[in-house]
Amino acid sequence: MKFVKAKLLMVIGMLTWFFTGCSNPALSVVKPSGEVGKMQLNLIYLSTAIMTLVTVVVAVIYIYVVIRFRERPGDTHIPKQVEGSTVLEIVWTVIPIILLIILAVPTVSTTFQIEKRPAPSQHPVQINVTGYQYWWKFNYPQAGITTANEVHIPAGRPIEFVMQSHDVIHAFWVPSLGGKRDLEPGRMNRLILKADKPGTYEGKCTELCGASHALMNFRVIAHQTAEYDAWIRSMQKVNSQAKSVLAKEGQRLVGQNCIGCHAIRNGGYKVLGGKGPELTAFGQRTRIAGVLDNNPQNLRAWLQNPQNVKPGSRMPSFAHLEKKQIDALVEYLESLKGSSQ
Ligand code: HEC
Ligand SMILES: [Cu+2]
Repeated sequence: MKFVKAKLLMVIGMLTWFFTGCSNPALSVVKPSGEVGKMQLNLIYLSTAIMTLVTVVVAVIYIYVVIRFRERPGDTHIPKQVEGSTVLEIVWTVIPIILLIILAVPTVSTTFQIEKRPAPSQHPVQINVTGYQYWWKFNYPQAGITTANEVHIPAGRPIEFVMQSHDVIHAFWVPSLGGKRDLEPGRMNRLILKADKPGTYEGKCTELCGASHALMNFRVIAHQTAEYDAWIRSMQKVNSQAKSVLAKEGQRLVGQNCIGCHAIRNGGYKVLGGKGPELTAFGQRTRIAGVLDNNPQNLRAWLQNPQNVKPGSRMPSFAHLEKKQIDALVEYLESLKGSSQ
């Protein structure tokens, strides 16, 4: 008995831990920060209410029947045998149909509302998203810039994410803004989201896509419109030339080792990569590869053994480089910022 109690406590403890995990507003379905997320939360409430109602009604009838009609000691009387009841059968067929209609009407209408393309007067922003094992490419066709793992958006304006996959199926989910949508190879999918206010919202891949699927994270950073416009301009006018002597050596090493996979704009490189995330203004990103805080120490660890951070990642190890060379790469990459004008 003691053992059962301990087990029960453990389960309750784990559930508490699990559900309080949802209290992070940057990653929460129950604390939405966007229109779509709010509409979806209303559907969650509606279906939960219907399910609760059904459970309660069935449980009450069940408990009543079990107690009221139980066999009592000494009672040998055989109750009246009933076989089939048209009235009851109609009742328990019609009630679920009504409940399903109550659920279906708002679900279908919300789905259509969410899918509706925004009018030009709402100033929608199109962002092309491509999923790779295990990172995200974000391309802004109107502005002509590309970034990875962190997508900047203006708050209050609808964002049309146009999605595709480079390899296997991935899925794009930003719990606090709404979702989700699959990214499929050879097929375009669209998801329209809006952030009510500036802030950072966490995103995840929710389609098992390989060893590091659970590490395929991204961030949505919503800005005030003016701030967003400034960010776009700073990315367009970026200067990726190294300034210090050490960074210049890093820039040279990037040209030698990295540029086949990583593009860096305005760094004087000829080849523009594509197999890896674009590293333009990399020093401004908050994380490395979506998982590590972006600081020199973590960048060193990433370059020396990416597999250690993200098993199965397509980024090769550069452990064979000398410590000084790694230092130079780190110095250069961390110095990459958007233009300040
Ligand atoms: C064969 C292609 C390839 C080469 C060569 C390569 N990388 Fe990568 N790199 C990748 C891929 C793929 C990723 C994404 C890994 C992931 O997140 O799963 C990546 C990720 C990164 C990231 C994290 C980017 C982000 O958005 O956070 C950095 C930084 C990086 N590489 C630096 C370098 C440097 C510096 C070199 C050269 C010394 C280099 N890479 C060479 C393929 C490559
Ligand atoms: Cu994925």
